[in-house]
Amino acid sequence: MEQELRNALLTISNTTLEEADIDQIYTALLAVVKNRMRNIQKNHGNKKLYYISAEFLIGKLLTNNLINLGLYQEAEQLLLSAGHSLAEIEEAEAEPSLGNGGLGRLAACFLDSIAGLGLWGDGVGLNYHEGLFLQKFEDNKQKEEKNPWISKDCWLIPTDVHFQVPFENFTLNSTMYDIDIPGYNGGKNTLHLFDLDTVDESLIHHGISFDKEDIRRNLTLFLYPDDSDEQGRLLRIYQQYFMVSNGAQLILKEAEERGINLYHLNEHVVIQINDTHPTMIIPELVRLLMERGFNIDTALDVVRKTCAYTNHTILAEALETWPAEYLEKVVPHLMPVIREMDARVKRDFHDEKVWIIDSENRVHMAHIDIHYGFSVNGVAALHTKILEESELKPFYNLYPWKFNNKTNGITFRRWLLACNPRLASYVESLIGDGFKKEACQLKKLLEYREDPQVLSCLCQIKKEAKKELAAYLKETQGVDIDVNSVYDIQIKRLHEYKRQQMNALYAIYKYLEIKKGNKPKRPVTMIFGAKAAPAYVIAKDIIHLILCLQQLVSLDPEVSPYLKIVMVENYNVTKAEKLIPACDISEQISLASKEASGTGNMKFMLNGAVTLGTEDGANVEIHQLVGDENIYIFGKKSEEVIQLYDTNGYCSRKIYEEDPLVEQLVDFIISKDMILLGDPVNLGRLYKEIVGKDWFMALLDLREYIETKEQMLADYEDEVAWAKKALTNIAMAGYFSSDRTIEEYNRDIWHLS
Ligand code: 26V
Repeated sequence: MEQELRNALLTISNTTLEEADIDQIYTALLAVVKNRMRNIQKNHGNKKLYYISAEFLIGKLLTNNLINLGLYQEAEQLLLSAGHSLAEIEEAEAEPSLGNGGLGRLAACFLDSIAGLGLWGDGVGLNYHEGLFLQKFEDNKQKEEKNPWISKDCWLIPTDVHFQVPFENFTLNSTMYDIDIPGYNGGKNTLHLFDLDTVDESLIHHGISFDKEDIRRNLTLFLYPDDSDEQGRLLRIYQQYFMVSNGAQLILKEAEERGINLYHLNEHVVIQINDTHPTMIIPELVRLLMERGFNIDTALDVVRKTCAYTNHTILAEALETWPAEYLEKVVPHLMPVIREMDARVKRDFHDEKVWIIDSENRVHMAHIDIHYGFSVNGVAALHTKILEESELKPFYNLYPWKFNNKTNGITFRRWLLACNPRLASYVESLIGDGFKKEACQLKKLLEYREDPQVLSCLCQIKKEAKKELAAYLKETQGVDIDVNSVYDIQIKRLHEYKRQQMNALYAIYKYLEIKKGNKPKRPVTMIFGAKAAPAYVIAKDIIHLILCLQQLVSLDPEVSPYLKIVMVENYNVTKAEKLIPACDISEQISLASKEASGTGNMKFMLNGAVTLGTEDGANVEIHQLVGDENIYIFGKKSEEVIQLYDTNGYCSRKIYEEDPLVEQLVDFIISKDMILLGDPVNLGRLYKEIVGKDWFMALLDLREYIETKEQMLADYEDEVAWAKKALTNIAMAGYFSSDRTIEEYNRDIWHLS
């Protein structure tokens, strides 16, 4: 590889490895790796998977691709000999922010596993130029800015594949860009990202505002443009249709090139629909097959046998429904198909709950997927059970055979080997390298549960990661954190159901305790990272609260030696990779029943953090695997929560009035101290929301949460006992490898051969 790199440096930048700067080395390495990938044989077979998704949160690719190509050690050595490290070089890579959270990151982990398992499966999505916004903090508030990542030196490969996508008043010409996805065991697949040549970044004015009606110039600008107004919602439909029409045309083009008889499409192609955003691929495929001479019955039948749907949320507001008039406006040619699909449903079933178009003329996208797909899966055992027993019960009654669970997973290449090489090589020194291909071999670590030397090495590795994070936060945000403190981390999208506000109330509790003189034995560092959707007012108020608390604590010399609050700016995959290895306490505190799975919980566990969590999503499975000793569970169970919703039985004001501690903590939000630092409008609104509504029941579990976290902090002081918990978590994390998840998808749904 050395010669290839030197040649690339010479050709591209006319320089040597010794003389080159970081950017030049990155550009040359990118060229070398891209070239290597171009020459790898594509995975292939009789049947091909298309994983279609509005998000692919792939993160930076250099380190990962080097690992998967087996070039990581060599590259690291080579760079070290020139006085650099791979981590330093990777700083030059822009992170494509083509996703928002778990759903997009899952899609990226899946691509890695699909390629690694040698399965033939490509991703299909959109090439958003700005991705999700870049988050800045100003006056203790979130500000959104554009987030460009595309440059001539990036992983995108332009192709000469173009399609025409028809809309009501015009037709758009697409271009397909590819990103190679190398598998850990050799082979490769492709991520296809569709784009529009006419997209124009100069349309963006201050922040992230732009003309939402200029579709030709805005279509692939942003992921999740603000949809709080009608123009924003219509744009979302334009984006979705552009994605699926390109996807459907690509699938049929490739099928035709493979000489497939389209009447047997399902024997050669399977389409996994990632949440409801790509749902329109179903009517679009029907339409395209009918253009090729199919009658509607046959078209529906073939498409139904080809498409499978994954549900990622039970939040009503996230289950997409579009007014039929919107679809009529954007994609009128699809509406006859959707109406026919709906008519067939209405003919067969009288229960309005399963109709595609409801009495208010809204189109329920998930209902299309369930009626006209062959598989419906949830993403963790509890989530699938809730789908079957409550959220999608009427559908489960109709089609029990379609429902199945696929508990999420994460790729260990990125979330252990790449982000925590010290831990990975220590594990390898203990149990060999078999765990890299068979994650369950991590269980062999359990043999070392009582080995003081191993436990002490694990502590040391954690300490090193904590030091690295401290240095990183100092460099990037100018904050000092105490490496001897406990690192307590909550990083995920900002949403009320995830209950960052409950964690903030704990911070207030701790602050007031310290003010009272109850100083913790060991300082606590509370780290948050989260973006709030630009139009989600309360989520932004919660960010404001956390930022004000951060400032309050840091300005108070009585408190700051014992408590630090850090909100990481612009939380993204790159930051997650630095935060996760350094974590002691993994905050997974969603309201039970609301977090479909969570995948951060798995990443933390794999890196030796101990979970503080509710019985929600995949936490339930983590709990079962590690046992009561090695996890801290608190809070009401999902059944109780569901019952509270069903009976309208929750009243936050009652808890607030009856529990003086809760009252004191919530009142602090609008205390003099806070109003001095913050905006009374934001703080007042949040206070009112929590006391008067608290839809996601933060006050319900607050007391138990505080008690459990206090217990955890006390237990942390027994270093050996804590290290055993960490070791057990790492050892039992194998189940959460996305290789396992993908093997199950293939065994039960895809049947690739
Ligand atoms: C959320 C949002 C919020 C911002 C504005 C636009 C928008 C659009 C859709 C959604 C729903 C996203 C669904 C989602 O990300 N679900 C997550 O999926 C993960 C992978 O299965 C799972 O681990 C998480 O529990 C689940 O929340």
